[in-house]
Amino acid sequence: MTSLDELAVIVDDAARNATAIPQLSLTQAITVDEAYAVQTLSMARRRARGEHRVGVKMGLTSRTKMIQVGVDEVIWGRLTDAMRVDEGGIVKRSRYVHPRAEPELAFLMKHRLSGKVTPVEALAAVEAIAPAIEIIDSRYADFKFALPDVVADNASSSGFVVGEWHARDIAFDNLGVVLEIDGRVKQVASTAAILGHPLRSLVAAAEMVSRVGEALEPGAIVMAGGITAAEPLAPGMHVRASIERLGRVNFTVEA
Ligand code: OOG
Ligand code: MG
Repeated sequence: MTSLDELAVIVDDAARNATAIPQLSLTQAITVDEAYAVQTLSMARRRARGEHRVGVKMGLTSRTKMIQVGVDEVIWGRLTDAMRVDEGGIVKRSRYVHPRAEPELAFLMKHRLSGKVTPVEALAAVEAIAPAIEIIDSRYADFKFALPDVVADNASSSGFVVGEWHARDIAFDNLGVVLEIDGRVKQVASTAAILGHPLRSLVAAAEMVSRVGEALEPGAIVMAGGITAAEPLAPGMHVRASIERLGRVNFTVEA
């Protein structure tokens, strides 16, 4: 069995060099807890290279996403400043293995949140909400993975774009969501697709990070998880997500 440290180097190198790797679970008997340990170790490598933690991403919080990738557990990963793409910005296709984009809702934390909390407590800890897009890029060949694989691979996180922040007093439990590519509607859904209410994703985030002794810190961004299936990206594409009442967020893949 390869050590957790060695597995962390494998997933970190794959992400850094944008090269596909075989699923770890094909050759390693790795538990989900060990996979989170690999994620922690690989993030420590990023930190050593100067990246800073800016938040958390939740994954597989909607049925559509679970079905698309064939894994039916909620997962989480870490976001760093290097993954941030400016609203309206341009990304290079060569930075990724096989990138996809999905519309999300982002929370900005006002207060520290960790452990078992109620939805009311979670909402009270939120400063603002925004429409967002996540660029996911599984490092595994053919975008195929089992639960421990995707957890070790930092839940496929590779980029995120956040739109304008809005006060959290806008009801966001059932807002229409549209994902467009080059002006064509590709996906339509509601924010209710996120566990019935996006706040449930924040509640889950607080609980899941507490298991490894962490918290959602003030100023942190929490991505609530893909609201629709993710769309594959190709050079030249313009991607836009709109959430009713919260507005639009967009980016372009360099031609
Ligand atoms: C796993 C990451 C899932 C989401 O929002 O559901 C995710 C994947 O689909 O590669 O980011
Ligand atoms: Mg996502």
